[in-house]
Amino acid sequence: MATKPPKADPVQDAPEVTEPRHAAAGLPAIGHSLRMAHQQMGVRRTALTLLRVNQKDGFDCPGCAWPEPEHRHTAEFCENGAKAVAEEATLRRVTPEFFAAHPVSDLNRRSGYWLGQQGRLTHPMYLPEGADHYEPVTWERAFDIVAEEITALDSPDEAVFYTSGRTSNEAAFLYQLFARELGTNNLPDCSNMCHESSGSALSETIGVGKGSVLLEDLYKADLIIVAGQNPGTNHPRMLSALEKAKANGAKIITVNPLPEAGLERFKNPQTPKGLTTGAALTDLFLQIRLGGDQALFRLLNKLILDTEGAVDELFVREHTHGFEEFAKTARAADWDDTLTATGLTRADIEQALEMVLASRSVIVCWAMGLTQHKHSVPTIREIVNFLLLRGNIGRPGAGVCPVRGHSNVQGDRTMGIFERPSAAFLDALESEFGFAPPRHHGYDTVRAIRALRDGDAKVFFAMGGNFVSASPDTDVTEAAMRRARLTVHVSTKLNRSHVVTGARALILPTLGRTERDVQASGEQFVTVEDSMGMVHASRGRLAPASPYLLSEPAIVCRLARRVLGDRTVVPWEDFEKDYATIRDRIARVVPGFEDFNRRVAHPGGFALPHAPRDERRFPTATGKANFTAAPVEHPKLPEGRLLLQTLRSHDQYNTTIYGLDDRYRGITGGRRVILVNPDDAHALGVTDGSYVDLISEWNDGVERRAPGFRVVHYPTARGCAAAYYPETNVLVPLDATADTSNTPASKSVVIRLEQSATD
Ligand SMILES: Nc1nc2c(c(=O)[nH]1)N[C@H]1C(S)=C(S)[C@@H](COP(=O)(O)OP(=O)(O)OC[C@H]3O[C@@H](n4cnc5c(=O)[nH]c(N)nc54)[C@H](O)[C@@H]3O)O[C@H]1N2
Ligand SMILES: Nc1nc2c(c(=O)[nH]1)N[C@H]1C(S)=C(S)[C@@H](COP(=O)(O)OP(=O)(O)OC[C@H]3O[C@@H](n4cnc5c(=O)[nH]c(N)nc54)[C@H](O)[C@@H]3O)O[C@H]1N2
Ligand SMILES: [Mo]
Repeated sequence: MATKPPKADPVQDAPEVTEPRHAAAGLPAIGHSLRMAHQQMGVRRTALTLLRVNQKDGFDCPGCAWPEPEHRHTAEFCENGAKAVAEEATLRRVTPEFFAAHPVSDLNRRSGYWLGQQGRLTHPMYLPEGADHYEPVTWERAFDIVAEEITALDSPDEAVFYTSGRTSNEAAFLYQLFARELGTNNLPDCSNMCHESSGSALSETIGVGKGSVLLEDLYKADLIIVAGQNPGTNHPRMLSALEKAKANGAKIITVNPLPEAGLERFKNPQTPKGLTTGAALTDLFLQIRLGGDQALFRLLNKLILDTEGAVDELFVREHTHGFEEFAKTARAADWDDTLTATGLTRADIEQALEMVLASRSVIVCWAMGLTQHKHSVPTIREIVNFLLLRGNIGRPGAGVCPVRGHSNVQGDRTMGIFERPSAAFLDALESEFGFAPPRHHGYDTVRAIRALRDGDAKVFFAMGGNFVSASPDTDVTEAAMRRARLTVHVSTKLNRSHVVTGARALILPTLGRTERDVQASGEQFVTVEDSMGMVHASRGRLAPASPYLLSEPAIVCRLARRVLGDRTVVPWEDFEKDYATIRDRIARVVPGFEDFNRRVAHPGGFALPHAPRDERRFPTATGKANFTAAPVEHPKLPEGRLLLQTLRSHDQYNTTIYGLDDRYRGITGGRRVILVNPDDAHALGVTDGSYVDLISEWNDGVERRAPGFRVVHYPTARGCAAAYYPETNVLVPLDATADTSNTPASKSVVIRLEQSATD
């Protein structure tokens, strides 16, 4: 296969490199985000909007799912929250004139960055079969087109309904209700590519697929382990919580192949001292090899077992199952194997053990560094073993803390966005609404791509997100989308998924979090659930980006009425008029939401129940918390190869690119970089500043190549390279997924480097 030229684009990708930083936030963060906000929104709108983020009568920050502190006096400043808001509240517009001027064949050659920078979508747009221009269409006609294609299917299972994690609880509940009344569980979501491994591991071991700590627990912990996460960029407000935890005496261990600036030193922009010197956060940095975490925790578990009095025997006896088998396996853990898998030294691990044994209450936080490997589920189960051994679940200051990505990704799952819903959930839907929901499982993200590729699915509908760019194996995914009869995107901003389409395509523009939502009964609010299971209201205040936008709930209601016609038993019209009526139904279907409307009126919202956290009750198959004993795995690297992780820069939100800098890593003006350890670079004969193609090696004989990356010598762990997503998604094979969770293994791609032809 020939090397494809980089996409034609007026934006030059010409990275420049300086030393990585050793501290995050501080004054540069404020200056940087205000500059971006002013460019997008102007000065007045910036002030009005940023003051409302995460305030009790304001809107939920669309940035990330990190929870709000209970006692806040002023807006908590967060650089990347500010950027996410500016991106949505921008004054730039993508109008019908824009589409008249730019054929799809032209838009197709633009970068994702350029597409996103064009602004907010203003009108429903339709791409007829064979056409090269999107044209404006009425909402009625748009829904007719979806109905035509869905009605023409042989089975509702030939339609796929994707969700990204910004969708509100109300919209998500209606969306799954529509899909299920239509007759399918094909509800893949971004979670399938994100924390699915956490959900799988936690449901099986503790009985609830969510984190077991609240924000207060971080303040009470003696030790916090942050593994496979870069909060300085992706959850900046978490750094304030870590700073407070440290002030209360906690120690922090960071486990990461990269030294991430935010975890080294945090300059809290909320405090005068923080703006200058800041606080050191990490006490012990374990520079682990990619995929070495299961081996690390396994050995720690062996060492705990070998230490007299270190196991919480009472807890193990009363609350757990499977201890003996686990202990037998763990005792066999081997030092040498562990040092190979992790790349750590014996002294590193001994010091970590000492800190663990000195700590009564331990929390482990993690994100994509742990969830996107082939053996992610057993890795997270091993962390559960680690916490169970010393009774660190269901006690203040202790527990599991998977840190979620999108601001409502956890809530969407709670509302039933899941291709494998529980029988209990479906029973509750059936008794509330009186139709029989389908019981067979639907497609997750990877299976949806296969179904589209193979012609088994023909209609693709997305509630937000950017499926084409976020999914693995870009060439395969794009070809799959092009085979569809119809692709539909409910979106706020233009993205690549709008220009890689099925035979026909629709763009349905919607309100963002920052905007006022007025329906027949008056002004509405929506609700979201954060990473720690707190549910609260979100009210936008800005005038909508265009008078032609519909809210996500309104879109689902009108679509459902049009598609289902007389056969629906759901009062869609009432739901559209008044979202409180949706919440009344959620209250009766979803456990933990009893009396929803009253409780969500409470400022700050309410906490969902979590049996392991609240009562040390573990609703698993055994009725106890389950120890598990899987064999230890770690990625094997053939000679002359590197293991590539695909990660986020500081100037992006997933597939939305805010700018071309990665300030903390010292990279500016470009994204096509590959970070390589200088010793590896030397061994492979690639010099800093040279250009290479990245070629992924997978066992299917297909060449996957990403051309033209600037080599950056960087202090990453040996053998472990890093480059940005989504440019590198072309390298992630569709079939390279995590066992059990089926999440693409985008943090462990075996690659080789070739000098670029153009170099
Ligand atoms: N500004 C901003 N905020 C965001 C997002 C964004 O794109 N931009 N995205 C949101 C979303 S959807 C998500 S899921 C989260 C993502 O938040 P993160 O998970 O922090 O995002 P990544 O950039 O993928 O970073 C992965 C981190 O794990 C480390 N890592 C990789 N592999 C391994 C490994 O094998 N072991 C260990 N121990 N570490 C490893 C990497 O070096 C890196 O520090 O952020 C959310 N918040
Ligand atoms: N190689 C690699 N691939 C990855 C990852 C990785 O680390 N490496 N990370 C994975 C992860 S963790 C995730 S979560 C996925 C993300 O996958 P997605 O959630 O599909 O992608 P996003 O980039 O978050 O979606 C951005 C688009 O959402 C739309 N949008 C924004 N706000 C709203 C809104 O309020 N309503 C609606 N309807 N639309 C809105 C805008 O049009 C915008 O273009 O990517 C995954 N892919
Ligand atoms: Mo995510």
